[in-house]
Amino acid sequence: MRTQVGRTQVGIVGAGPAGLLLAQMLNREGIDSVVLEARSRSHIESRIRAGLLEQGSVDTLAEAGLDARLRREGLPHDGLALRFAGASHRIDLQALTGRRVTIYGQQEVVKDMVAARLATGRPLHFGAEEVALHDIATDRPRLTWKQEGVPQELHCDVIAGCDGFHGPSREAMPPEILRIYERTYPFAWLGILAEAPPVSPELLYARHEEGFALATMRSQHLSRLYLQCAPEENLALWPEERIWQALGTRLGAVNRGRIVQKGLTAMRSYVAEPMRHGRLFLAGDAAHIVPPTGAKGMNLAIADVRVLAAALTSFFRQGDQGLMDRYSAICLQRIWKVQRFSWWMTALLHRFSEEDAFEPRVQLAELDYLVHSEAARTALAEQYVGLPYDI
Ligand code: RFL
Ligand code: PHB
Repeated sequence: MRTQVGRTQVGIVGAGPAGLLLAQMLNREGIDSVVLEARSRSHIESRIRAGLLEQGSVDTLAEAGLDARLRREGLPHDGLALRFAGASHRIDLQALTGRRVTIYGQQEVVKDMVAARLATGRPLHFGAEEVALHDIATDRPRLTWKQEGVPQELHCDVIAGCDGFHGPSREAMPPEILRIYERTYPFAWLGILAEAPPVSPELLYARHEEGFALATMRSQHLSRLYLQCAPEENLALWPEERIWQALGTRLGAVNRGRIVQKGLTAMRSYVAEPMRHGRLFLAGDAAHIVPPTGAKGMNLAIADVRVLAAALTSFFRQGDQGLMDRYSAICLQRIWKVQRFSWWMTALLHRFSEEDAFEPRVQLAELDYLVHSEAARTALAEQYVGLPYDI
């Protein structure tokens, strides 16, 4: 079959928050792009993942013209609660930092971005099969794939690898230039979505002898609840009654309702450096993963894209490669701070081992210090609401 050949300025692999936001920001600068997504539109619009946006992420979405529904339906939160030793303690994010966070499901962010992209009329190909990257070290990189069995080739000036942790972009970098930093944790999260009002008006993070739990929400009628469980947990071992019992014990109380979704989230810290090779730039989960305890995965993807959009704009508008050359270093500065914060929140709140009696004492001491020290609460709050951007 004859290959269909096309041309664009930026070939974007992956239509998650990173790829779709980049497409939107470039379009607003008059820069052409083509987005290739392996899955279907309905699949990416119904994938339940993160739900918390830093204030900077909300502002970035607003600058990109993607905030109309977010402003109406997002749930702003001025604080959160930490629960340990049988009591809950409020951290007043607004008073400590002057900023807040917003609950708005990642699939809603993705729906808004897909709608915005389709409205521009620029290409977004769902069901792209066998996407492969070529000639990334030259100034004419190419993408090849199949669309309904028909071979396709796209000549690009730049490729943005926004294809998540399992996509082909990171794999296309020469292994000898890539350094991987990684930590896996001896537990996972069992997450449910339940038709029940949130048990607490703000997010509730609980440290308990049985393990971590988190109560968050998607609306006033829909609760999102997470429980620490074994890393390769068999969900059949968690019938509804056991889930509700465990949540009630760890969170102090819970509102029960029909469980409409149930899934397991692995816990991992991962960074691939550098995030650029030649004309290939990685953004979001393609380059790094954080454990979800700090709610940073989607926010970090948005922060990368801010820098990448600025770098590509100065390249295509002014022919200036300076920011492209600094892309990886600028992003990694933030990424490592966010990695540290996510690792710290994870270490503070999870049960690591049944035997170690030392660690729980240290956790309780740190939590007690935290709720009694404004300096410690401020450190948590300013990282939770999001560090300022460099760009
Ligand atoms: P995404 O969202 O994974 O998007 C990547 C896109 O690339 C597509 N793709 C390909 N396209 C073409 N060809 C290929 N060969 C391709 N391979 C993959 C994928 O289909 C997908 O559409 O990455 P992005 O844009 O960098 O966004 C990052 C966020 O999605 C991620 O950081 C967070 O969702 C992480 N995360 C969570 N973060 C939180 O802060 N709180 C959470 O509760 C939370 N839960 C989660 C999560 C991530 C999960 N994953 C990755 C399995 C729960 C899960 C289950
Ligand atoms: C969520 O709303 O899904 C959420 C919120 C905070 C987290 C993780 C997940 O730390």
